[in-house]
Amino acid sequence: MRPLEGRIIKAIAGFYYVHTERGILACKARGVFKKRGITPRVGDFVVIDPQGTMEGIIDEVKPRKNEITRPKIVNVDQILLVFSLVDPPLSFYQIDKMLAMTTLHGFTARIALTKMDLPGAMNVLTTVARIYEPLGYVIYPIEIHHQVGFSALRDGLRGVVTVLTGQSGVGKSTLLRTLSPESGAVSGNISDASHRGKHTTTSVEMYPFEQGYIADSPGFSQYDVLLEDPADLEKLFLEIRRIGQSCTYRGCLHEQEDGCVVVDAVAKGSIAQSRYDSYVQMLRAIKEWKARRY
Ligand SMILES: Nc1nc2c(ncn2[C@@H]2O[C@H](COP(=O)(O)OP(=O)(O)O)[C@@H](O)[C@H]2O)c(=O)[nH]1
Ligand SMILES: [Mg+2]
Ligand SMILES: [Zn+2]
Repeated sequence: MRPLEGRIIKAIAGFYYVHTERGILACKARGVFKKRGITPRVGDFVVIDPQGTMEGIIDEVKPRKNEITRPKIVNVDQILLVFSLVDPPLSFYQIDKMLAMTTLHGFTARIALTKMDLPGAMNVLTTVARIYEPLGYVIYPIEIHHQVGFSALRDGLRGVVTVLTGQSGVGKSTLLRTLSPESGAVSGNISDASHRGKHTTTSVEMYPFEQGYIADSPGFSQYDVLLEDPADLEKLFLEIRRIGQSCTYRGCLHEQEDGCVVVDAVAKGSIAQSRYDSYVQMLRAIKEWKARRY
């Protein structure tokens, strides 16, 4: 039969499920990949040799544009950071850490803020918007039950591969299931607890959505941003890098030095205190990590 191109959207027990123009085919990989050290991954563009209408053999894996190792997924276009405005309470440190992480890996990040309907949510939303919109981040405030904010979110996900990430309880599974009902994603704390227990953090599935795909990514948010050189951290904080360029202290980490332009900007309010606090906390984590290693 004529070779067929497609994309791996799921991998289970040695089978790769490849989304093609003829539907989803369950495929095995040719043994030759193992010899060459290539493991097909979810997200890979592949060429398959169809065997009947439902199955096939993967003959070729196309070059990848990027990879995430936990969960294992490749050719990702953007990361959707999911945070709840309340319940669990929003952590500015987590937002900043995840933004730094996506910047470090060269991914575009967008921010979904769930549970807009809960008391106190609007105050938090105002603060988040004030801090992150001037930095150029796109924010999608949403409420699941009436699908408030969903048309903007759908537009932002159209035609690309988006990986959802965020801590447990923020509403990722509910969101995924609402956007892509065929995902059958389970929500609720029970499933989250059992997921953690079973180390399913490396398995991942992409769901076709609006000419693109979305995937949940348990585990991704647990990374730390650890850099060999602490001076590189400011590159991951847009406004600290911009203002820090005019700091007159050579090699300044903008930690607490008198007369440092970054410290001054925080005092004047042109850099948000919470952003600066996150920067300093991450800086200390990097220093401690280095101290433990050498
Ligand atoms: N009030 C409210 N609850 C929500 C919203 N989105 C999700 N939830 C609830 O938050 C809880 C956790 O959701 P889940 O999708 O399991 O979160 P996950 O751990 O990130 O996958 C569930 O009880 C959801 O019904 C929302 O917009 N508003
Ligand atoms: Mg979940
Ligand atoms: Zn400085």
